[in-house]
Amino acid sequence: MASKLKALNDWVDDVARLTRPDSIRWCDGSDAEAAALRAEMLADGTLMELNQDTHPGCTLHRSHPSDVARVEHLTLVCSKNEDDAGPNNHWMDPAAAHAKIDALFEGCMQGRTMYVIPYCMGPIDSPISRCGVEITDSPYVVANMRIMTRMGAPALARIEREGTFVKGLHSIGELDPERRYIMHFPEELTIKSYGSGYGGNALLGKKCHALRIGSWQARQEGWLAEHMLIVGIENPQGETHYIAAAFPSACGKTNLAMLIPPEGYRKAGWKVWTVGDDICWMRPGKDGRLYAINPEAGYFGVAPGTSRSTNPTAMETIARDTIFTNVAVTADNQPWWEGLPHGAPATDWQGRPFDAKNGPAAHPNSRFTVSAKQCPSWSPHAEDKHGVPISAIVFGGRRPSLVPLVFEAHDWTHGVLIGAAMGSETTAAATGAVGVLRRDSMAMKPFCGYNYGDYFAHWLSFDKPDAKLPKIFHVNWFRKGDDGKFLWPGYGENLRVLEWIIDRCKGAVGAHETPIGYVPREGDLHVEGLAIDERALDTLLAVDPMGWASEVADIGHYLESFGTRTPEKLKAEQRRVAAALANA
Ligand code: GTP
Ligand code: SPV
Ligand code: MN
Repeated sequence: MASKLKALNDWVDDVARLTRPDSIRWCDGSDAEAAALRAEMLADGTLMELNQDTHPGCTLHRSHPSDVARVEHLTLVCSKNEDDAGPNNHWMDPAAAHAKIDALFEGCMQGRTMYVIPYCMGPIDSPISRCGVEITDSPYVVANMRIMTRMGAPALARIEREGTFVKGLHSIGELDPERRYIMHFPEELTIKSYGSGYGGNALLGKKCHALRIGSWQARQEGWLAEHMLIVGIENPQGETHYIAAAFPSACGKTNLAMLIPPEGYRKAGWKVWTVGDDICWMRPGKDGRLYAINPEAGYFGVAPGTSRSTNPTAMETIARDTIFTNVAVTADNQPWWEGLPHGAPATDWQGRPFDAKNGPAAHPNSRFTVSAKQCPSWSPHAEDKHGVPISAIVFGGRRPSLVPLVFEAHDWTHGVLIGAAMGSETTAAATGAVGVLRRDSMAMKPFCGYNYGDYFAHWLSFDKPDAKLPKIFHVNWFRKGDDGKFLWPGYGENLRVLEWIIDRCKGAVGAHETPIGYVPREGDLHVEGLAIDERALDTLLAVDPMGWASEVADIGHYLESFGTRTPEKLKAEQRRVAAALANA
C-alpha cells in the first residue's frame, strides 16, 4: 500500500532511503493488523501476556530501565529564530539539528520493519482536529498510537483530502541515553525523535504534535492547545458544565477527569462525564464561548496511586484490553503497583524478583494505555465535532504550603497571570529530581512550542469585546500540614470545590475578596459529611499576605525572564496584585 498523496509517498521514500528498513508497513488501523502485531510482540518479548482470567486482553511492556520518562533536557524546539523558542525551551538551529539527528537515523532501521502510521488528533469529522503521520520502527509505538489516536484508513483519507499533515519520524535507535533527542521543527510541521521508546518521547501524536507543534499552530490560527483535562459536571437539575483544568504532569488530571462524586452527591443525582484527561484544544465559537475537544482517543495514565478507593472509574476502564508499561506483577501474573490495597508484587518493573531494597515494585511513572471508550464515565459529547462549551478554566499544582485550596481570578487578565505564575513540585513523569518547586506556567513548561512571553500575549488576546470567556480559578489539592500529610482528602471530594466553582460561574454563591482573588468563606463550600477538622479547613482557605507578597515578587522576576516578549499588560497586572498585597 501507499498513499494517493505524492508529498506523503515522497517523504516515506526519503525516510526509507535514510533509515534503510528491511520492510515498510502502512498501518490501516484494522483489528486484523492489531492482532497480528500483538502476536509478533508476544513472540519476540516486546509484550508479555498478563493473567487473562483476571485481565482479559491485557499485556505488559517493560521499557529499557534508562528509558522510563520524558527527557526535558534532550527535548528541543528548533525554530529559525532562537527567541521564538524562548528561554522556556532548549533550542538548536534547524539546519544543525537536522544534521545531528539525521546522522543518528542513518541506517538505524536495518533489520527492522518501518511502520507508517496515519493518525488524526480529534474526532475524524471535526474541523478542530488535525492529522499527522508517524513513521516508527517500534511496534509498541504502533500499538499505543492505535489506542491513543484515531489511526489508520480514515485518517489517511482525511490527510489525502487536506494535503497537509504533521510529519513525525521516530526510531528507538539503540536506546542509549547519550544518543537521544526529541526535536521539533514548528515552521516545517516536523518532529524527529531518536533513542527513546517511552510515552511522550515516542508517541508523537501526544505531547510532540498535540502540544508543542499544536501550540505553535494554535497561536498562528487563534486557538489554544493546552495540557488540560476536560470534564463535564452534571448537577441534579440535569445541567452539565464543562471544566478544563491544567495541572502539571502527575498532578491529578486523570483523577479529576474520572472523579466519582462523594456518596451524598451521588445520591442527590450529581454525575461526572469524562471528555479528556491530558490535552485540550479550544477555540472561540460563534457565540463567543470557548469550545473544546480532546484530541486523544485514549488514556496514557499514571498507574501508581490508582485504586478502587482513589479512582474506581480508572480501575474499571483498565480491567481489560490495556497495555501496562513498567508495572510490577503478582505471583499469579496480575499487574501490581504501589497504592493497590490487595495482592503483593512478586516481580518488579524491571522483571527482577521483588526486593524492597531495590525501591518501588512498579516504576513511579509506570502507566496504562487504554481506549477512552472503555471508560464508564466517557462523555456522550466527547466526540462532538464542534467540542463542548467551557464554563471554567482551572489551574493547579503541587503546592505544599501557601496556596489555598481554591481561589477565583478577578478577571481574564488576572486569570492569565495566575496561570503564568503556576508553580508545582516536579514529579516522576520526567527524568530528574522529584519534589523540586518550579514555575510551570499553565502546566505547559515542558510542552509550549514557543516563547512563553508570546504565549502569555496569545492568552491575553482572547479577551475581545464580544468574547464570553470562562472564569478562571486556581486549586491546590496538595497542601500539607505540619505533620507532612495532605490537609485535603482530595480525589472524589474535589467535587465540593468544583461545585463552588460552577456556582461562582452562575453567580449563585458568595466569596471573600482578597488581593489574590476570591476565596470561599467557610459556609460557601459544602463540607457536610467530610472528614476534615475545622483547623485544617481554616488553613486551606487562609491567605497569608506576607507569604504572598514574596511569592508575587518572585512572579515578577519570573515574568522579567522572558524580557520584552512578556506583555506589558501582564507585568502591570503583577504590579497591581503586588500593590494590593502591600496595602493588605
Ligand atoms: P500526567 O498523565 O502525567 O499528565 O498526570 P495527571 O495530571 O493525569 O495525574 P494523575 O491523575 O495520574 O495523578 C498523579 C498522581 O497524583 C497519582 O498518584 C494520584 O493518585 C495523585 N493524585 C491525583 N489526585 C489527587 C488528589 O486529589 N489528592 C492527592 N493527594 N493526590 C492525588
Ligand atoms: C505527561 O508527562 O504529562 C504525560 C505522560 O502525560 S507523557 O506522555 O510521557 O508525556
Ligand atoms: Mn500529561
